[in-house]
Amino acid sequence: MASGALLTGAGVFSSTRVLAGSAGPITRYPLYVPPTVDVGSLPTAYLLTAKASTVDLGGGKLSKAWVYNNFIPGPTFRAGQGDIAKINLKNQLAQPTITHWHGMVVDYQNDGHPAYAIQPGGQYAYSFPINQRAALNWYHPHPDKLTGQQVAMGLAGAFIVNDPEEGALGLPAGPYEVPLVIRDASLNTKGNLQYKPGGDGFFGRIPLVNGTANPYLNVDTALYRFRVLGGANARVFELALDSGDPFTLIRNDGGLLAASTQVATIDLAPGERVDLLVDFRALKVGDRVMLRDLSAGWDLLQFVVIRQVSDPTPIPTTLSTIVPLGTEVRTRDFSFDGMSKINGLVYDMSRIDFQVPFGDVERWRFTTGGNAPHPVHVHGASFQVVSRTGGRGQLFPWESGWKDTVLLQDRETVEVLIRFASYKGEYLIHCHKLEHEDNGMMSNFEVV
Ligand SMILES: [Cu+2]
Repeated sequence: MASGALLTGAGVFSSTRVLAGSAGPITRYPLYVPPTVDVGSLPTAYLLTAKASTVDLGGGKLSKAWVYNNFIPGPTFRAGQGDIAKINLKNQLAQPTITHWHGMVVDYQNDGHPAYAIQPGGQYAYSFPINQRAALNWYHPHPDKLTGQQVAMGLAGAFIVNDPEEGALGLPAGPYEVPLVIRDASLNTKGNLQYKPGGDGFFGRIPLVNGTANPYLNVDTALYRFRVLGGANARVFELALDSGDPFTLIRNDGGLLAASTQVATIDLAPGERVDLLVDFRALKVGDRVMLRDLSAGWDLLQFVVIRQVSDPTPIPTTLSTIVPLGTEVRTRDFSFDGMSKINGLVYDMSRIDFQVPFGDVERWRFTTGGNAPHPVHVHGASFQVVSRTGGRGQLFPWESGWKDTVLLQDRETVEVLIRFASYKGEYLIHCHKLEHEDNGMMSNFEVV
């Protein structure tokens, strides 16, 4: 079954918007929204199969891709605090794979370390309790040297954690809460997904939102909550609305921010997530708003107002309490060198590069001379970003609160505070530009 079989809404919508330099109107297709699986309340383990298949990227033509359970993105998992997620990964690819639950704080056996990669035909049984703040996390392959290809070919999905604090805010829900997995892709002459990275990483020629090319979403005159994931291999998106209206930013990688903030543009690097409220209540039926990527000059997703409703949902101002981690016990330096090394070392799956005492607050200092972007991602704990010097020379609203991925651009130094207080064991720090990761810009460490 192709993804298109689950598409909802009317058929093809032909936009009258004509892009500069294009031959004619762009044909737009309904945004695909993956099915949601309440993985915390299943009686038995959920079977997640990675395999080659065909998907409808919009318009009905089938493209060859690699998928989790027939979808791009895969099913959206949802769980609440106290739940236990039980998921069996089945590998029907022709190469090893393993799944990492990006942003989920789990023990090392459940973290998708490349040493646990399973061969074709194999299975891996995950079982982990949900014990962290509400957030949009995600899952994607993490095998040694093969992550970039597997993600670019389509393997990724969202993992939503709910908690009572967020539930009490009365945020938009149901049809007014929409996950948006934004990535780029390249198609070959037959229209199949292909992975051909250049020397500086994989940069696809078209954007996909939830696996849909040229998508539109019919909306009401209501307040919407978009849970946005940067799912590209290497590309940093600069999100904005063509109306000029700001987003109301409420959350990032690690959960709710202390307070909502209005932002006109957002840089979204591979692995980063933001939760955005967009208010369509002042619009009229027939109005259109485009979500754009100003960096590439791409139209990402067109919102089409089709129904007048009365929506009294308030926009919350105070959201959560962010307790500062406090003073560090020690400082560690990480230099992201070239396109394949951390502190001069290429990744070795069997080498543990350092040990971190359980429960200690540490200051980690990330530096690079070039070859950015380096979205630095840490497994096993979230961190608080405390400073950026050089390069852009400032922190941005979406970098407050808790993060697990922070963008390091050329000549920047970014400092974070981190504490591993959930599990001991072996975890990873790596560049989330996936071609850098696959080249070896990754390091094993052990929480002891
Ligand atoms: Cu990098």
